[in-house]
Amino acid sequence: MSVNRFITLEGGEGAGKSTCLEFVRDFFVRRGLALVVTREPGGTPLAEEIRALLLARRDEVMAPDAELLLMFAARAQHMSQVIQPSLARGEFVLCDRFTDATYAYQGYGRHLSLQTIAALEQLVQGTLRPGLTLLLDLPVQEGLARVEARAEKDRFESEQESFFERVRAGYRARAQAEPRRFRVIDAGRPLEHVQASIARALEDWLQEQGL
Ligand code: Z5A
Repeated sequence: MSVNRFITLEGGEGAGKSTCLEFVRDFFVRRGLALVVTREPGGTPLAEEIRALLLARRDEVMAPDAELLLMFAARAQHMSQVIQPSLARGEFVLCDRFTDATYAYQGYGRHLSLQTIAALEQLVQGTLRPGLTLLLDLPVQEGLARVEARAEKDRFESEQESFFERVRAGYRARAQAEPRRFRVIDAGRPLEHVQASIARALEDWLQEQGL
């Protein structure tokens, strides 16, 4: 069976995704494995423009359905320009957030229909799903305390704590439903412990893939 080299990194506010992304990149470089690092929303010039629309704070309230469709519009572009071509070349793809974020933020956070999200997922991705998802999990209050000092909050970072509680519950529900794909990392520990768990998860997964 061919290996699914598509890896995603997920987590709520302050979970440490950006910090750990570099660690994962180094992990692959050290092993001489070709890896493309990208992010959502974004990852191509057009998708980054959509990202800017999504994150900007504005007077006009963005309708939740508009937010959902913009996420998938950006994803369609990213899929066709970056993710699919890289996987087709046999490279690993590490994506900072992907469709689990849509389930967590738009589905659980904004209360949009999970069936609608699944239909859009099917439309935009076909059968492509991540082979491995690292979920950095920590209590919402701890995460919010970490990012409190950020200069300017974007549209998502300005949400209420209850929104982030639903997002966390959404991520955990998805991890529970798909234990083979997800590795849940306790992100509330000191960084070196978090990164040691990530390294172990990656080593185990590569071994499972016969790599
Ligand atoms: N979004 C969506 O709604 N639907 C979707 O489908 C997708 C996305 C794809 C932008 O994403 C927004 O898009 C996101 C969800 C939405 N909104 N939110 N919120 P993003 O990924 O670009 O945004 P982000 O969540 O703000 O990512 P980030 O910058 O990577 O944040 P982070 O996880 O908080 O990472 P960090 O900057 O590495 O860590 C935060 C701080 O904690 C920093 O000061 C670190 O030094 C510190 N840190 C990290 N690890 C530790 C440990 N272990 N101990 C102590 N301190 C630590």
